[in-house]
Amino acid sequence: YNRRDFIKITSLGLGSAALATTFFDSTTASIFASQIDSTIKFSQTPTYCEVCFWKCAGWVTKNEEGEIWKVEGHKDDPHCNGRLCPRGTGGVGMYHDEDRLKKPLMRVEKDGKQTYVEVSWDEALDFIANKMTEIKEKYGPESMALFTHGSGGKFLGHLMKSYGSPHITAPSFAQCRGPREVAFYSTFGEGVYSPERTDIRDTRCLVLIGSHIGENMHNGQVQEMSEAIEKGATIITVDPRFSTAASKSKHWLPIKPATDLALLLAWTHVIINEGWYDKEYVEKYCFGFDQLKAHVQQYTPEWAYGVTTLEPKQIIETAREMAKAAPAVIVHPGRHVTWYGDDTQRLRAVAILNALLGSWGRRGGFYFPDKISIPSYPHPEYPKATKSYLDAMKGKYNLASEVISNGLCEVTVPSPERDWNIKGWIVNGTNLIHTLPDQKKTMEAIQSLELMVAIDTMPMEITGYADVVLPECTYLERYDAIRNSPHRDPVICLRMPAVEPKYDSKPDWWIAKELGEKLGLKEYFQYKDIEEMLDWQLKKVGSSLKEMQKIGVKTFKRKFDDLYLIDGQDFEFNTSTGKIELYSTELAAEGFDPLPSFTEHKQPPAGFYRLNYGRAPVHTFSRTANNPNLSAIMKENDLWVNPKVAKQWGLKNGQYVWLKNQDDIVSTFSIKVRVTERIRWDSVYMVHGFGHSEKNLSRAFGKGASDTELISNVKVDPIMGGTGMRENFVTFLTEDPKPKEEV
Ligand code: MGD
Ligand code: SF4
Repeated sequence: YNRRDFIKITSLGLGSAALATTFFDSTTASIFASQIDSTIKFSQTPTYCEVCFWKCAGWVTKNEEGEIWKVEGHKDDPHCNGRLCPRGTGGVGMYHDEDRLKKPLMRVEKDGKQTYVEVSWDEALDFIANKMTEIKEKYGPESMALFTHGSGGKFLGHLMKSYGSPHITAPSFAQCRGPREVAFYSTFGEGVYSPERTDIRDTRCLVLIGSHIGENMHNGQVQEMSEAIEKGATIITVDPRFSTAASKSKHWLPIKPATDLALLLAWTHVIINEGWYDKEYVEKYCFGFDQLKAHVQQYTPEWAYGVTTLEPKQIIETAREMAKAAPAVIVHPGRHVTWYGDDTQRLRAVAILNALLGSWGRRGGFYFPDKISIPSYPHPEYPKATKSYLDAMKGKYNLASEVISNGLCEVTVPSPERDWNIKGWIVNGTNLIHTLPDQKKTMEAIQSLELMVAIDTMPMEITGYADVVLPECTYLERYDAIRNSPHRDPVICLRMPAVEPKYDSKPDWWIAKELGEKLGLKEYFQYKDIEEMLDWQLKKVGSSLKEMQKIGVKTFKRKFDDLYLIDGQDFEFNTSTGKIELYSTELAAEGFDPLPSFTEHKQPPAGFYRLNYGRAPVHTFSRTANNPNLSAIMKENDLWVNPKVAKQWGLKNGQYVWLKNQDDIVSTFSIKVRVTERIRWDSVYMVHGFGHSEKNLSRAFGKGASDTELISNVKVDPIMGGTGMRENFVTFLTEDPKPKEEV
């Protein structure tokens, strides 16, 4: 077998369990005692949600037995305005899930078979520290990489930098919003950030292009969209699928998939040629208008009709709607935008359109956010890393470095040939098997490692490949870093434990500190515990741990009255020309098109349909599929099929089918057909995050199908390395062609 067989956690043998118990009883008690000040009587404790990365602030209430009872939104938090989304309310299920990881586990070979044994934290961390020291001596510290998603990553990131590795990476860049950030940086000299700086509540026209707000549940954004609709805003939705947002829209443009750039360029053509752009704004702030005007002459609405199947009349009418509302208009940049590999250019076209309409820095468009900087707890300077991801990429994806500080693996999928010097992974809170497209490559990379550690709350697909599995406690049982994300007014919020960690689970801050000390990096972790660190940080910004434990959320005044541009105000943008770059000097310098041009993408061959995927309001990625509360609401995904297609294939509503993609990959599990007019005839649609093959997920195992395993064709964005996932085509199989034992 492989160096690293997948291990089902049920098959674990008992190792040094006795030792583990004694070690644990004392440490768990002491961690908890240090976390809660017994002089304060808490009826509620503050937190921020970790079910998705919108991070709404909330209050956790316990019942009389001291068990977590419910989580509610915090009224002072602009991310949620006192209301959590269904996932946030159901987050309590993460704590109660009896399938959770309970003890540290180590891979051993017994009777020629790989299995896990339970070990103590001390044993597990000693093993990891020894391996990391060996890797550092043999190959240099840059040979370790951290994959992380979620709040605990801050502590492990600090550990990695102290150890000497700059390779810290999250799927939120190359698998999600990287292209949008790079596109907006090169246009406006600033990113869109999270939460998005969109002033939706005051907008008069919101254009959604493949952004399914409402199904994609980002709380504050959904609330602001409802508010805007109530106030009479026009919604324009561009989507091959009749999404929930489309049903609330004045205009639904059912575009042919993969042709959005053609529509954006035709809109630009109309807005310029009809003189509907904001002349004063463009004159004052923009660079390259004449080049843009000349460039888009070829992209007429009639030309776009042939490409997108949208009628010229509709293209002109919707352009007029935007211009009428300007500058209170938002052509929304979206969030998960890694689609076809030309995504940075598509998002450049979005940025340009907003610039022409004068919506950047205007009420009802995009505001200038502000945030509180939280200083780092004092520590020695990090060692200087000698190899960065740019060395591995040999000069490719340079513009990614504007957005990410460093991340070898972050700019595209891992690859053993390329990541020649990566020998160890720590994977924290990210289920890479369901997250990175082209699973074959991920598996090859895993097999080439000398150490793989998974830190997770649940036994997921990724944990079965680790040499050491460390159980993290859930967000309801721990402190984390202060949330200080940017918003209209600077705001900070605290997450603290509501209850003691269940089982032998530990928080990331503790894991990072203990491992750091075992690695001889004590001077980087000079605080006694996280309370001391948080209190020090909070005092630096005019609060304290005690205050935040009581109030949860603290809002500060902006230093300047600069939420929007003032009419006629001089403003220097952070680009090389100091202007909004319609023509990008930065892209030109890197050898890319300085103005976005249309590129054609493959359409499905006969008998195949484009695999389109998205989100559901009650689930987040693959992390919630086993949550007892949320799986009770939605236990599996289904496959949207147009009635014409269903008829042609003889498919009935409710019938289960397997899917085969263009590379002959067949889905492990079958998926339920939902015949609906809401999807075009050339595509099928499913919600991402289902089709779990880890048997220890008692509710999620085998429920629905995984889109990721069918995404074997990855279109890498040449500008920043994003992994375009939407050029995959599937056909239906009514019987499972795989031999039974493979499933
Ligand atoms: P999940 O798949 O939900 O998210 O990808 P990931 O970040 O990998 O996996 C989260 C993991 O974190 C789970 O194993 C869960 O058990 C664990 N976890 C949950 N809470 C905690 C915690 O508090 N501590 C620790 N240590 N672990 C925890 C998301 C990524 O996927 C993103 S951002 C996007 S936008 C992409 N979306 C996407 C898609 O839509 N389709 C396809 N095919 N692929 C995609 N990949 C990307
Ligand atoms: Fe939690 Fe929902 Fe807020 Fe996401 S949007 S952080 S799941 S309450």
